[in-house]
Amino acid sequence: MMSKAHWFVLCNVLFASIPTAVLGIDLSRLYGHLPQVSKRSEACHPYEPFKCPGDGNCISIQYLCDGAPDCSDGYDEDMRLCTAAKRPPVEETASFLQSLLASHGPNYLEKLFGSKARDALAPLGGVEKVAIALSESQTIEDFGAALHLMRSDLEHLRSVFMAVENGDLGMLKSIGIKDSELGDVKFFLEKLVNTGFLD
Ligand SMILES: [Ca+2]
Repeated sequence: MMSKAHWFVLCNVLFASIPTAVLGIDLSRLYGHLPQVSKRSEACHPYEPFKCPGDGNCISIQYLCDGAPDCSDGYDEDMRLCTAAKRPPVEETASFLQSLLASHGPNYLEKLFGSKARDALAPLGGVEKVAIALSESQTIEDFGAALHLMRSDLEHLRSVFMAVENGDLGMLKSIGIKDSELGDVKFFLEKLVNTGFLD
C-alpha cells in the first residue's frame, strides 16, 4: 500500500494543472489510488508542481518517472508510482473484474487467478485490493507476492498471460472464458503485458 506521503504527493500532482500532452505518462491514471482528495497545499510553482516529500524540492512533471532521480531520495522514480501511472486506472480494473463476477458468479475469476479467487476474491482481500495490486505490481512475481498467491496459481496465471502475449485465444477459451468476454479479457490482460507485467 502507498504511504501517506505518497497519497499526499499524488494529490498535489493531480490537482496541479498539468499539460498532459507533454507527459510520457498519464498521472490521471493514479486517480483510483486516491481514497480522498483535497485541493489544498499548492506550495510549488505551477511549472514545477511535484513536491518531493523528502526534501521538499519542487520539480517539473516531466522529470517524474523519466529514469533519473530528481528528488534527493529518488522518490520521483518510485517503482510503484511509476508502474501505476502506466497501468489502467484502478477503478476501471475494479469495475471490469466486478462486472465479470456479476455476470458469471463469485467464483468466475478462479479461471484467471486460481483457487484463492473464489467468493468474489474475498480470500485475496477483495476486488479493490486485487485491482490495486494489478496496478502497482511491476511484474507478475510482484503481484503474486502482494496477494500471497500460491506458486501453482501464479504459474497458471503466467501461462494465461503468455498465451495472450502469443495471441493464443484458444487458451482463454479452454479455461472457460466466455466468447462474449473474450475480447474484453484479452484487452485487459494485454494492457498489463504491454506495461511490463511479464518482464
Ligand atoms: Ca526523475
